[in-house]
Amino acid sequence: MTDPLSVGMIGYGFMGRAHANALARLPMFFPDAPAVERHTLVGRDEAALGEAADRLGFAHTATDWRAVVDDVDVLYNLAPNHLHAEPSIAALESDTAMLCEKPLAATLADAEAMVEAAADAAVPACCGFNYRFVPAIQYAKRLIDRGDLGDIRQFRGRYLQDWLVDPDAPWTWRMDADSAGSGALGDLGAHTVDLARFLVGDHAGRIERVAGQLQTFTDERPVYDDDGETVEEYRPVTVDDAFSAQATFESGAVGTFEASRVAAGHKNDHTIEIHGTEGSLRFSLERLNELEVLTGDSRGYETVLITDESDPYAGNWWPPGHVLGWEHTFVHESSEFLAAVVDGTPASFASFADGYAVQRVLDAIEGAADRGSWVAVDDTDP
Ligand code: NAI
Ligand code: 4PW
Repeated sequence: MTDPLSVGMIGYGFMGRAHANALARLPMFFPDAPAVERHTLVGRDEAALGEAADRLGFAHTATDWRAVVDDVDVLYNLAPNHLHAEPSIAALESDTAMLCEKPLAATLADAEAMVEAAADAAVPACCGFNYRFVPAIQYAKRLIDRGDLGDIRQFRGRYLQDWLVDPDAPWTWRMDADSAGSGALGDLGAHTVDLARFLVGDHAGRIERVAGQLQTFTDERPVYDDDGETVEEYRPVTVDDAFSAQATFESGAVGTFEASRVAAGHKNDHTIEIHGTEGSLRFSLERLNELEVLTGDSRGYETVLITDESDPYAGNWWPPGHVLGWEHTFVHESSEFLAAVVDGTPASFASFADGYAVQRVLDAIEGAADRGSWVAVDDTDP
């Protein structure tokens, strides 16, 4: 019995819960996954940290990540985007394996420093693009790689949410360019750009040039007192509420990307559609167990339920038709990432190089929006 991998985790918010839940599920549903000890939870507020560590199952707490990077085998960086670089680089320099949430960083410069540290490290570094681990997405990749869609001509992706429609929705770090880097573009669009690379990158090549626009509709938002009602102050919104972009791939294939956090009527509507010379496919996160496929002599899309035991990851969970949820993607991601940590098992998780490639596209879209023209996506290796 080898010692369990000790895991440190920076952040215990939305992603802290998703990833701690995933680590807790592994021994039950992925018995071949490495054993894990939820070792140290890192946060700023001692009181909140102790409660969170108990709730998320961590044995120890720390208020400074610097005290942790050498003490654990793996570090999960689930802090806001501007805090991705320093701890991740320090961990990699200490040969501590890294899982850093998306987008890789708040700036291209930080992302470049992170990918350089990962290239020099002897341990894996994962960028948390978890939608690669939706069974239907992995099934789609199998169809595309098998040639069922023929040559890829078009990729269309949109990620629509409505949680900022209300101008009185509270200000958070996601509205601040210094903390987040960008708004809907990096928060949501990063997922869609990564899925484009994951699904069609081997067939259409890299995204060579983009045109785009970003828009902020509400330029300040309230910070509320603890009562959740009294407005303490208003803070500026310095990121986009919505973006749209066009892209050209190396092969000549074309793409459109859009995301919005002010799209009334859409909760977590991440939808992609791919057209090739022999067929098409369509996926929506709000119906994540299904894939719509049109191939061969079909006259229209056929909806396939991706829950058979032979389907990706399905055999680890329930009998056919017993559907999975959004949280299962984090279990799949960690099962593969931790296997790679232990024995270098090849896996489909996004590397820091993948995260940097996405960051380059995001940066180019911002540049194109500023200039009002098409911009080439920088492909010089760091
Ligand atoms: P959150 O605001 O819910 O939690 C952030 C956590 O970081 C909090 O526990 C906070 O106390 C902690 N934190 C903030 N500053 C810190 C500091 N200086 N030192 C230590 N801890 C600090 O944020 P959320 O939604 O969990 O996002 C975290 C990251 O995960 C972001 O990069 C975000 O883009 C990404 N994310 C990814 C998702 C996915 O589907 N893959 C979903 C949601 C977020
Ligand atoms: O950070 C984003 C969150 O606000 C995520 O990447 C996706 O949208 C999933 O949750 C929300």
